[in-house]
Amino acid sequence: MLNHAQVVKIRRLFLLYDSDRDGRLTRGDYELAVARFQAHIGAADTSPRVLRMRELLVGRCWAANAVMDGDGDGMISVDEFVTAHERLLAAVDAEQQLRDRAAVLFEVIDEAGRGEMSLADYLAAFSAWGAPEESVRRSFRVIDSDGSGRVTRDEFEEHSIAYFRTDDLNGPGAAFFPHPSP
Ligand SMILES: [Ca+2]
Ligand SMILES: [Ca+2]
Repeated sequence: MLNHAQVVKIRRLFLLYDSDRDGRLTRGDYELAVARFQAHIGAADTSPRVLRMRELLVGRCWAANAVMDGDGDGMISVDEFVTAHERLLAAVDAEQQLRDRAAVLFEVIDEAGRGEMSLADYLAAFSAWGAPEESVRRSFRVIDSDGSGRVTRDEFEEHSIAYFRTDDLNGPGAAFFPHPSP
């Protein structure tokens, strides 16, 4: 069973990933995120960074999420999204699954492959999902707990897991994903 805070956070994450905010997750939301990322960095369609982001977001993130489409209608409803997370969190290998998902997201944000990320990386990635800048900055401050301006893979994974596991809506884990609205 998910606790109330977990359901609130999972629904909030759904809103964030639903790039066009039409209440359902489709491949188009991931395509739109790539287009927004491209606009943010001002690159051409054929730029290696854009191609790489397309591979990560559409080729991997959407492909990984497509299994959440319980009724197979080509879109993920918020209920399907919550149910899929409930199942994931109840699995014996939940910890590993959460780490794997965080690792892919880390690759998305650290698209330059430096092995750590900066606020600029975080702003670029989450602008793709239409998150307000202030909300992205707030999340970054929380993850960068020592204020060094850099976030390592380990710090990132720990906070990501706390987001899904903890029942505190105001604790550090809750701010891991930027809030989709101001
Ligand atoms: Ca959508
Ligand atoms: Ca569906």
